[in-house]
Order: sequence, then structure tokens, then C-alpha cells
Amino acid sequence: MKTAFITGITGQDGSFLAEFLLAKGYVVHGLIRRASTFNTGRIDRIYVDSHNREARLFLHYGDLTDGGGLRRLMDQIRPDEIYNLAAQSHVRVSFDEPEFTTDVVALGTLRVLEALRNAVEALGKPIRFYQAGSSEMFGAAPPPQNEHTPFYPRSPYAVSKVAAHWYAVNYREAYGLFIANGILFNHESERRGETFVTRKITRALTRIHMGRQNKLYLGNLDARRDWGYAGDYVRAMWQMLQQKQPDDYVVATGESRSVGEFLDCASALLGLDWKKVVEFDPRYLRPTEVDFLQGDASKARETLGWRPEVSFEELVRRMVEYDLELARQETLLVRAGHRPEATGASRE
Ligand code: NDP
Ligand code: GDR
Repeated sequence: MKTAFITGITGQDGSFLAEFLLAKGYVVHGLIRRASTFNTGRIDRIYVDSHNREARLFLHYGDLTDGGGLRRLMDQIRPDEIYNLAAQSHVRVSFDEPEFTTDVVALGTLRVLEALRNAVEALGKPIRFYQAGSSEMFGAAPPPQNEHTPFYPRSPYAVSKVAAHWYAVNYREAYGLFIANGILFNHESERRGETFVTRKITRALTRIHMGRQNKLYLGNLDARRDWGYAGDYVRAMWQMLQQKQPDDYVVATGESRSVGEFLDCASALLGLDWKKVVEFDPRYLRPTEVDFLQGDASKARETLGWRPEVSFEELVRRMVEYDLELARQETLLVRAGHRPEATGASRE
């Protein structure tokens, strides 16, 4: 039975990856941050009380800004595989919090790599490491982007991911460690954070459909992204760590659509005309934008045998159906006298 350690387990990808690894028979350990409210909503469905002998998912408090804690956890968990997914992952917010973003995304990765290096030396066992890289690292480089495309990051988040990428390459070469960088293009799901544009759209349009909201405020509708389904992308992460040699891979669908096209697809499912409800708010623009991402995942296809299974239309349909059900439940609760909950609709 293999043991995996996931940082960022409470996030969208962490929750999909934990489910995927548990289904493969792994013991899974996850890093969680102390927060004043519960932040484990995405993994509650798979959590079994650790006193139960059947439990194979264990959670540990820690933070990517706390290197000592990471090193202690590594000694305790003795993982076979580490998936470093934790990040301040919002590009727009990284302009507001550049130092914090750098501390978590760039230095945080370095801290996990140091903990890995110490653990491999101290425990004398091989440990495989996955680093969550991003298509944002390509930034202004023209599409299609693949493993040979030079990085041209356009935000503090993206610059930090580039640093993390090169730290990972350097640790692989300097210490002979098994480290793979995934360069993943945007991937979404029903569990996507509500301030990312796809989920912000499906959450808002379904609420508008149910009469719970009037307007949706957005920024740049012309930006193009290569959007896939998160469940497909965590499979690629695992596959990268099952190879004979560590390497770096682009993971993408190869198709690119604008934010406007995402709006078209989601609103058609609801019979809405989004042009009547969407308004522009400059607050959601970025000082430097990434205009056009379209990945070329030939290497992942040929070497890993990876292919996306969920199409763009199916992705949007899943998100709209899920959020429509949420909006229905919200409506019922309000009718029963409950106070409506805040949504991400008015945020980033
Ligand atoms: P999310 O924002 O959904 O999740 C981020 C996770 O990181 C959460 O578990 C969060 O904890 C945790 N985290 C944030 N800061 C810290 C910290 N200081 N210490 C420990 N944990 C922390 O991101 P995704 O799941 O979408 O993405 C996973 C990774 O993949 C990220 O590194 C992201 O940058 C990268 N990526 C994502 C892509 C995408 O399209 N989704 C594409 C390419 C790369 P909490 O729940 O407490 O906030
Ligand atoms: P991105 O995702 O920046 O690509 O990063 P996001 O969904 O935030 O933005 C996509 C595009 O939509 C435009 N946009 C808006 N974005 C948000 N969030 N809110 C709005 O109101 C809005 N209006 C228009 C943006 O300008 C942008 O062009 C995601 C994150 O998951 C990163 O962590 C990851 O590395 C990359 O994907 C790949």
C-alpha cells in the first residue's frame, strides 16, 4: 500500500486527487491550514474519523510558510509520493498580495523541496514529487504552448510559479530526486472556487435563472483559455509519478475559448441572454492580462497515454446543473425563512 502526501488537499484539485488515490488503495495524508471557519468542505465526503480502523485519509495542520512543520511531517508520514498543490492560486489577487503569493507559491515550494531532500537523505527511501505548475507561466508567449515554449509570466502568481518550476528542476538535477513538473492549463469543475471566472459565471447565471440575483459583473470577456475538467487532470499528475524517469509535461485539451464563449455555452443551457444581465466592472481587470492560452499536450498523450475524457460542453453542463441545484436549494431555504448565504458573485 503506497502512501501519498498532498499539500492543498482542501482545494479543488486536492479533493479530486485524494479521491483518485484512495480509490487506487493509497493511504493519503493531507496538509490543512488552521482557519477560523471549517475549510474541509470539499473533502468531507471522503473523510473517515481517524479512530476508525478503516481510515486511510489523515489530515495534518501545517502551512507552506512553515518549513519546520513541513520537515517534521515528512519524517512522520514517510510518503512514497508528494503532490505539492498548495498555493495562493488566484491570479488577480496576486497583484494585491504579491509578497504573500511569492512566499507561498515560490518559497513555499522551496520549503517542501527542502523537506523532501532531508527526508530522502534521512529515511534512505526514494520519494517521488509532483509540482503543480501552470499555463500562466507561458503568459504572453503566443499559442499553442508546449514544453519548449519560453515562459513569459504576467502576474506575481505566474512569476512565483516559474520560480517554483525552476527550483523543482534544479532539485531534480542537483540531488537526483524524482521530481515531475506538471504544466496544467485551466481545469474547472463543480468544486471550482467561486471567484474563478467559470464558476463565478455558472453560480451567477443559475441564481439569476432562479430569480435570486439580477446582475453579473465581469472584467475582460475576450481572454481565451484552454479549459478542461479537473477530474481528468489529477489523473495526469499521478501518471507523471508512475514513469521510469521524472520529466515535465503540459496537460491541456488543445481547445481554446473566450470568456464570452463560456458565457454563450452556459446561458444557452439556461435559456438566458447573458448580454442582458452581464455588466462590466474594471475591478476585475488585471494590470497585465494573459490573452490567449491553448496547450499542446502531445507529449503527455504520447508518453503518459493521457487524454481528457470530459469535453468543454460537458464540463459547462456539469457545472450549470450542479449550480442550478444549489440555486434551487437556496431558494427553498429562503422561502423557509433562512438568510441567504453570501456567494462569490460579487468578488474577484
Ligand atoms: P485552490 O485554490 O482550489 O486550492 C489551493 C489549496 O492550497 C487549498 O487547499 C488551500 O487551502 C491551500 N493553501 C493555500 N495557501 C496555503 C498555505 N500557505 N499553506 C498551505 N496550504 C495552502 O487551487 P486548485 O486546486 O485549483 O489548484 C491546485 C494547484 O494547481 C495550485 O497550486 C494552483 O496554483 C495550480 N494550478 C491550478 C490550475 C487550475 O486550473 N485549477 C491550473 C494550473 C495550476 P485552503 O482551502 O485553506 O484555502
Ligand atoms: P486564471 O483564471 O487567471 O486563468 O487562473 P480565472 O478564472 O481567474 O480567469 C480567467 C480569465 O477570465 C477573465 N475574467 C475574470 N476572471 C475572474 N476571476 N473574475 C472575473 O470577474 C473575470 N472577468 C473576466 C480573467 O481576466 C482571465 O483572463 C486560473 C487559476 O486556477 C490559476 O491558479 C491557474 O494557474 C490558471 O488558471 C491556469
